[in-house]
Amino acid sequence: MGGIAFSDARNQAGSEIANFPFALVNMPVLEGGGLASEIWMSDHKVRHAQRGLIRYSYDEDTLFGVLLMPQTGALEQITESAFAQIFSLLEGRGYTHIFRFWNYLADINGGDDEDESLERYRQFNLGRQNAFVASGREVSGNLPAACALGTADGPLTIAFMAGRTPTLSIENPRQMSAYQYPEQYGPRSPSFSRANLVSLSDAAHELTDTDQTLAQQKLLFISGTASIVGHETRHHSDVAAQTCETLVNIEAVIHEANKKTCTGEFSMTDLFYRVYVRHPTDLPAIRAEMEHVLGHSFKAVFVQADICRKDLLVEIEATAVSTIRLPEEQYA
Ligand code: 3EB
Repeated sequence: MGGIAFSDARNQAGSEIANFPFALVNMPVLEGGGLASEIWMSDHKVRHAQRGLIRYSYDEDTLFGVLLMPQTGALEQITESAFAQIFSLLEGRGYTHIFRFWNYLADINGGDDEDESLERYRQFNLGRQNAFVASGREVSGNLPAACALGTADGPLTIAFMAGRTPTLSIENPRQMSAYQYPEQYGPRSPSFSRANLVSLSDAAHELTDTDQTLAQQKLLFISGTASIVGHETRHHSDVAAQTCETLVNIEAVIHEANKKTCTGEFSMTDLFYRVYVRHPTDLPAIRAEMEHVLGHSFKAVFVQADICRKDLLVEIEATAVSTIRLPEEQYA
């Protein structure tokens, strides 16, 4: 259907490879190049289309799209316009349940000086929440998973995946919900949930005869996760401790997700991780903490990015895909 790839090559020429919507994010890959591209595929027939600046693909259940907005003018307005266009497309096509947003913007920590009065990430949050409200969407509770990271330059790049049936938003009991963050982090709170659990229950219909009606596919999108407890950043200037705290947060989110599925199908060791590293020199310390918790064979790509709070040195997101076959264990 499409995908997201990371590269510091300045070749940002297009958001398409063949017909596919592809977000080429201007971030250097530090390690894990073989996993640096995230590619979504469908068992169903996929169609491709374009509407305005959005390129998208869709099958009968899901839609994946990429929007590139040239960053000319005020970021708040650009962001609001971007989300308005995405919501309008999804409503028009009937894919109103958004699984996940991937948000990439240039100079995310810049702006709170000279001519701009508000940090750019906070401007982004303003525009995003305004668009949610304007399209009649809730700004607390059942929100999509998301990440928001900073590139050196390039357009505002938003990738998104959505479907036709409701999903389950998951929060982390160790963290205040981001949509409830107090005003010290900006005039409008970020609009995302800690994770989103998606069931694609009819996936079985496209499998082989023997598997028919036996399979159910679940996707778990774990949002960008950092060293935040409550609403406060923990372990300033200590990247190893931030990594450790972040992994404890991810573990807590997985625990919540498993409570909802009742089958305990998600575990720390079989996720696909993407690790956003502010300072490339921190890579060995971050990897060492991850190896300590996950062992040596975890699947991760490390890219260089700016994180949305200046005091955060690392942010980790993860995705899991599980296909459960019933009756249980038979195909284990
Ligand atoms: C945090 O927990 C860290 O604004 O969409 C993580 C994931 C973060 C998504 C977003 C921000 C976003 O607040 C930052």
